[in-house]
Amino acid sequence: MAAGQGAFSLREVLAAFQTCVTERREVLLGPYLSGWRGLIRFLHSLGAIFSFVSKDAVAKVQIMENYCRGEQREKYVSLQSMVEYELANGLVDIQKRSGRPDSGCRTVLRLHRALRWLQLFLEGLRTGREDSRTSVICTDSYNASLATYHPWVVRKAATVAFCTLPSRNAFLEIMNVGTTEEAVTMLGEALPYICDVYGITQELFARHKLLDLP
Ligand code: 1PX
Repeated sequence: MAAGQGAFSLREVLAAFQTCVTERREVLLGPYLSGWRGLIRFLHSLGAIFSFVSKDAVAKVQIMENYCRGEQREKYVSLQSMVEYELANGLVDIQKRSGRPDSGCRTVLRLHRALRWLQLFLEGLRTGREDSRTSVICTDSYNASLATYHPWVVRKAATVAFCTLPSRNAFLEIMNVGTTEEAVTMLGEALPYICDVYGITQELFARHKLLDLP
C-alpha cells in the first residue's frame, strides 16, 4: 500500500523529531511524543511478539501526554521547562522511588535511552550491507544502549523478538518510504535531527544530574 492510502510512512514519523527543536535549542514535548506515537504504530506492524515493548512505550508516552494536558500543562511545553518545574517543586525522586506518581523527568529518561537505541539502529540500517541482518543490527544497537538498563529477563525477551525481524531490504520496504535507496537517503536526512534531540536532552539531563533517576 502506498503512503497516503492508509499506510503510513516512516518519513513523517521521523519528521516529528525535526520539528522538536526550537531556535532556542529547546526540545518541544508535543512533537517529541507524537514522534514516539508514530514509532509505536510502526512497532505494532511488526507483530504481537513486540507487544511487551509497545505496552511499556505506550504507558510512558501516556504518562507524558497526561502531564502535557494536565493542570500544569504550560510547564510541560518543553523538556527544559519540565526539568525546571519538576526540580524546583521537588517532584523528582532522585535516590529511590517513593509512592509519588512517576515524574516527567524519569519517564522521559526512559524514552531518551530508547532514542539512543533508535539512533544506533537506524544508523546501522542505513550503513549496513544489502545482505546484513536486521536482527543483528538491532541486537548490536540494543546491547550498546538500552540493554545496560534492563534486567536479564527483558534482555532475553528482546533478543528473542529481534530474531523475528525481516531482512534489511524487507525492513526498509515496510518503512514505506519508496525504494530501498530512497529509504536509505531518507534515513541519512532524518538521523541528524534525532541525534540533535538526543544530544540536547543528554546535555540537559547531565547538567541537572538526572541521568540515573530510579
Ligand atoms: C525503523 C525503526 C522503527 C522501529 C520502531 C520501534 C519503536 C520502538 C519503541 C521502543 C520503546 C522502548 C521503550 C523502553 C523504555 C524502557 O527502557 N523501559 C524499561 C524500564 O522502565 P521502568 O519504568 O521499569 O524503569 C522497561 O523495563 C521495559 C520493558 C520493555 C522492554 C523494552 C525492550 C526495548 C527494545 C527496544 C527495541 C524494540 C523494537 C525493535 C523493532 C525494530
